[in-house]
Amino acid sequence: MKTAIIFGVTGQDGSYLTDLLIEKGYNVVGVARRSSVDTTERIGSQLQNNNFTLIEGDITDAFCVSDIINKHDPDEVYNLAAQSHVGTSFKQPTLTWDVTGGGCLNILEAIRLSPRKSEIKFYQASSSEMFGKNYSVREVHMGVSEALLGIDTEIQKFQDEDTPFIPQSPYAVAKLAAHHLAKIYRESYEMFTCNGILFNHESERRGENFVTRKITKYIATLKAAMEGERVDFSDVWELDEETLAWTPEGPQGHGETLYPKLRLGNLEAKRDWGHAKDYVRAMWLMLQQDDPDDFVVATGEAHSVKEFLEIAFRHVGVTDWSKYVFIDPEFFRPAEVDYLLGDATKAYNSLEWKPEIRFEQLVTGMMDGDLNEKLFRPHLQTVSDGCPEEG
Ligand code: NDP
Ligand code: GDR
Repeated sequence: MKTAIIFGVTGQDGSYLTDLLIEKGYNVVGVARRSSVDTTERIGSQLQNNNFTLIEGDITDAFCVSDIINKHDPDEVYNLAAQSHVGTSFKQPTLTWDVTGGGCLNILEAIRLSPRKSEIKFYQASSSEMFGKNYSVREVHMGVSEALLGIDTEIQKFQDEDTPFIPQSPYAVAKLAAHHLAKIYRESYEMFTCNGILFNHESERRGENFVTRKITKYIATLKAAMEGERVDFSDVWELDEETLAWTPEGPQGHGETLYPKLRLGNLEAKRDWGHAKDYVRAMWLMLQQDDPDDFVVATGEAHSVKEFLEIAFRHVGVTDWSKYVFIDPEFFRPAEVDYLLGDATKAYNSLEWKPEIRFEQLVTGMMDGDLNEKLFRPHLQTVSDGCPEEG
């Protein structure tokens, strides 16, 4: 039976990877940092599993990391732990550097110094954010209808393993440092290290301050309020005219409800959004190869935040979503990544990996997840959703 250690087990990807590895018959050791509250909600279904062990550890503590690696004799180590919010990285750059960059170095060193160095395979969670504003271009042939109009080709922008990185945030810089370290350790010490350059992936388990989940959570709560559920926002938001939305139907029996708008930043940003369940499969596949390598993992489609909003609102029957959305300068970032579209040809060919869940299904699945949650807790639009002071 193989043993895998997952740093960042309580996060979105950590929970899906745990499910996958347990299903594949692994013994999984999940590392969670100490917290004053319970952070195991996403892995709740595995806590009683005999093949799953939850241990405490923090990747910024080199001795702790080394101790974990030596004690559990892993075959595979997945580093998913990070301060993973791009907006927050502008507010907490040092912490982001220590966790997202330094944490990876601590794991690499622990493996290098381990007597089982050559038997341990290591996965580093690299990110499309490392490309920042950069992209490659190519000419693509258009369909028959465009050709009839005399348009044969168009220029497509994309990112793949050969696109140079131009990071735009402290988060992306920390990820890039970790990415290069994993590569350097592979080349210098003959360690089996892989970087998965993953584009955005979401799910019903996505953190609530990433834009997709922030949207689906808001809409589900709005719908509940419209249907008469009591949702008290008074202690959460400071309500004023500009940020208030009126629920047109008005909940039965509660009279008029003044409902706060969803505060968002840049709606024009485009992302290549996939489903986390598909992406953890790619992580695992990378470590099953004979030779270590780096791979882009993406769907090959880019959609704007606005498109996400439209589909999500439409799913609950709202077509004019603009009256529920307030564009708030607080949620714009000092430097933005405008366009990400991954070309995962290398992963398709070498790993035989393909995404199974496409954009529309992702959005409606996340909506259904929140609609079914029935936990009508107002979504907190905290400052860490964006970068308030930079306006
Ligand atoms: P999450 O933010 O959901 O999870 C991050 C995990 O890291 C959590 O379990 C968190 O613990 C843990 N963590 C944070 N700080 C420490 C620390 N000091 N020591 C130990 N653990 C720590 O991220 P995702 O699951 O979405 O992403 C997984 C990884 O993939 C991250 O590294 C992210 O940067 C990267 N990535 C994600 C993409 C995406 O679209 N989701 C795309 C590309 C890369 P806690 O629960 O206590 O907060
Ligand atoms: P991202 O994801 O920065 O791509 O990083 P996020 O969902 O935070 O932002 C996506 C885009 O939406 C715009 N946006 C907003 N974002 C947030 N969070 N809140 C808002 O209110 C809002 N309004 C508009 C952002 O400006 C951005 O353009 C994610 C993380 O999972 C990283 O860890 C990972 O490395 C990358 O994806 C790939």
